[in-house]
Amino acid sequence: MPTVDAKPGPFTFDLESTVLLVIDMQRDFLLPGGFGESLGNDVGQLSRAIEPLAALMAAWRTAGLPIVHTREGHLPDLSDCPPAKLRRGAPSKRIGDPGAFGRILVRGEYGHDIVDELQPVDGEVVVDKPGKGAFYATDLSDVLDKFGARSLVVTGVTTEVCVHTTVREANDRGYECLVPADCVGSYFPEFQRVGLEMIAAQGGIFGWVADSPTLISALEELR
Ligand code: TIU
Repeated sequence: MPTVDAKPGPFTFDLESTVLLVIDMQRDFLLPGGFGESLGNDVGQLSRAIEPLAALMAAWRTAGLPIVHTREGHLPDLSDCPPAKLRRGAPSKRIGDPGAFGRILVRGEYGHDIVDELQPVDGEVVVDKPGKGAFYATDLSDVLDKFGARSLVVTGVTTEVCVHTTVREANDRGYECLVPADCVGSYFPEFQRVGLEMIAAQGGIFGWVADSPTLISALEELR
């Protein structure tokens, strides 16, 4: 079984039961004019995760391992969006309002979809989620059961919001989670640092943290 140098200690995973989860690498979070920017964020902070993540996804596909993508967003009638969530953001640039890439965070709109560099390939599952956590109100548990998943490599954006919420949900469901630090992104550098520290603190209270080149090397050694 491959072992990766990680914090708080080595992370060992079984290739037969590990899924790469790519959280919400959507245009609305990453591109100027989208929902992320409407919340007052500097979207430039997130794009640095794209290149390492593309490399990890390529290595993962070469190894023949499963990738599951998620997208945060809502039905066109917004019936799955709690009023408290709808009220966030600048008036006129809220969920469902017209944005630079279509209606903000609405399923089927250009901005809701995944950035060009990280598009899913045929056969990869895309889970649409209304919340921050990828397990809440989705069929992700069933999808992971079909892959026999016990371990997850969790990537995407944002580190302290949807990645953290998902890692916490996964941890409570018994999955072992590895987060490659360079494949997750936050609008806030200090949240990136502290968010990653929180995962691996207390002996790995929520999971493990490593770098993607280490993980890619472990995969390549198996070939
Ligand atoms: N605002 C923020 O940091 N994140 C989100 O709203 N969603 C995700 O993290 N995907």
